[in-house]
Amino acid sequence: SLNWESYSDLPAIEEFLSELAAAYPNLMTHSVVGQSYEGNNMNFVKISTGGSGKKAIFVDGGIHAREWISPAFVTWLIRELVENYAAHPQYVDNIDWYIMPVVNPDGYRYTFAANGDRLWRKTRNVNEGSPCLGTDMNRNFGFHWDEGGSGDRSCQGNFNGNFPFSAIETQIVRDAISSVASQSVVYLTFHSYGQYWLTPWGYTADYPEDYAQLYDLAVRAVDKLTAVYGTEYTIGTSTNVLYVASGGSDDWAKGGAGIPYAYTVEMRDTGTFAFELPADQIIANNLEVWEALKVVAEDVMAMY
Ligand code: 0X9
Ligand code: ZN
Repeated sequence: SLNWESYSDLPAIEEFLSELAAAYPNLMTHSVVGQSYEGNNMNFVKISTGGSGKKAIFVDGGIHAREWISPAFVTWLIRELVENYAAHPQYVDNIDWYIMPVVNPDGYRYTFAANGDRLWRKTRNVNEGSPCLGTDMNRNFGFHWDEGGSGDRSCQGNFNGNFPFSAIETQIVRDAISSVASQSVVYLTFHSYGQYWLTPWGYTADYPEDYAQLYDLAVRAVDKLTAVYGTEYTIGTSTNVLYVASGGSDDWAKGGAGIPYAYTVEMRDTGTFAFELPADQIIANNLEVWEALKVVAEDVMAMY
């Protein structure tokens, strides 16, 4: 198993997923739903006790390669739900969890490679006619794509791709979400850094019509998060508390796939270590964010 005392590379994460699924076949299914540009696996986990008609939460991590705390949290969440099932069976008995811990595996590997770049953000696809590689998956989703805050040039760090869903990884995440969208009521995508609990929209300063509900749940979730170690999060729409950035996965999950409670969670820290959050903060980060997720799960259970 992983220990969350250091950051795990892609092979270690894949081994963890396979072993945990093999050990808990009645709770966890691990599948590969496609290959990235460079041929790495797109890993997909379902955590469920079976049955039909259950509501679901979709979780992803690792859209941005350098945000190592994201796969570190999402893998820990998988472990908590599966290995620690008996401590809180209600979260799996009543909710199906669909989880993709590393949706940008090429980029993630590149941040670990000796001749790579620890601060790489994008995917690693060749852009025709350009020396620069990669697409920012979080500018590549097809809901109000290219309407602000995204790059049109391939050498930019926030390059939105040549068309919506141009990156194979974005297509695979789209299809995975679409396949369970009708039962999903929450979409959570984990990033760093800044300590923000963000709601749509990222393409406009306008508020979603159900913003009051999105905000209310976020406040209660963040209250529990902060209660653990005093870590403070800012809550609001991406555009209004962070910046305009169109083509994000959260905007598409809500506006395109119709999942009402879509959030981007920017975890620790606020800039001291930024993307290079020391590994000795992984467990504390995960414990506090887990408290927020319990609030989200309780709300989902109250929706029946
Ligand atoms: O810019 C982003 O993609 C996210 N911040 S990060 O530092 N992790 O890169 C924020 C995305 C918020 N959501 C949307 N703008 N839709
Ligand atoms: Zn990010």
